[in-house]
Amino acid sequence: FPYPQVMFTACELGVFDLLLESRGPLSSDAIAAHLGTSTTGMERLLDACVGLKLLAVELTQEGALYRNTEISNIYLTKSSPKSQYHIMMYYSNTVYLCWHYLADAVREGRNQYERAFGISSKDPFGAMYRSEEEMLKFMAGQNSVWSICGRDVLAAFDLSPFRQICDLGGGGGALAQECVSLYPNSTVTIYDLPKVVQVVKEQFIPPEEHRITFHEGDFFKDSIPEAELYILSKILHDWDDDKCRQLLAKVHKACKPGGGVLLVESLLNEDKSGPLETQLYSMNMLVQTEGKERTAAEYSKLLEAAGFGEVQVKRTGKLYDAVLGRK
Ligand code: ASE
Repeated sequence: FPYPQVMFTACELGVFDLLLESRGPLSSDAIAAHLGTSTTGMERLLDACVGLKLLAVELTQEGALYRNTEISNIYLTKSSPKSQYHIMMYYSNTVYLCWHYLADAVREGRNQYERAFGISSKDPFGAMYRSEEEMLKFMAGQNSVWSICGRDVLAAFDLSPFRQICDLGGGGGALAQECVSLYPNSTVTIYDLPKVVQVVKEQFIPPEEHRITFHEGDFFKDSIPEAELYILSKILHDWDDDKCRQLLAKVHKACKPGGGVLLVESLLNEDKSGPLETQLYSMNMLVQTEGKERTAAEYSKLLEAAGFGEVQVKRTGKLYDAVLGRK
């Protein structure tokens, strides 16, 4: 059953924002009127949200009144510091359109941009960043997850010895911000495609944040600056083993002696029996990218093949885990 669509739709229409801002619980007629929707549609959407425990309902003399649950106040409202609104809008309006062609993706073993959007699937990030609007949605979406598990992945290892950090494919910069906040003596360079860097510099990172700097480039084609630690957060899962090996070899070459690389990824169990979220992410990588989710042993092997050693794995118990390798 399409549970997520119910949540996405309530988010997109602003149900949770309205109920956060309203003084008390509201009737479905009032919510429909405020949000400019039909009453017959809104009533059913609200009841389904109650079934999903995203809303609570109470019967009064004036009829049914709806209010947010704690979970929806924290994660589903736009203004909350832990808001997941942007990632949900990205899933709802982009990712799910690719999932529509899951059977084709499994038959062909490749992403579905051609069927979903009529654009070439050869360059996945060319396709994902096909417009500035799509790029912004992706960057904001990727940022939202770090408000939940950014601390955990960065605190999995003591990274304080690394002062000069390069976040390869650092995108919207939320992990870089989390990093300088947790390790105040470090500086982080966000390395990403020029159009991503322009946007993150102007719209995502406050200009007074001098511990964050920027570097424009394509990490497959252009040079990578020297650093003590490279963060590759949700990068290797976008690419096949061949491209991962190429990239890690390049990172190893640029890395200072004694430095390291931190992989931030969602780890599959060794027998790939779970976690379910990671198995589903891996299907998502099939429909959208050239990559897949991997086990800790698979990441360790990739790191070792590139020359990194002393590989350590830390599971955080949240969505994303951490793997550290040393040069
Ligand atoms: C990628 C990540 C994603 C490439 C395509 C993607 C996600 C959706 N599509 O590197 C996000 C993965 N999920 C979360 C919660 O971050």
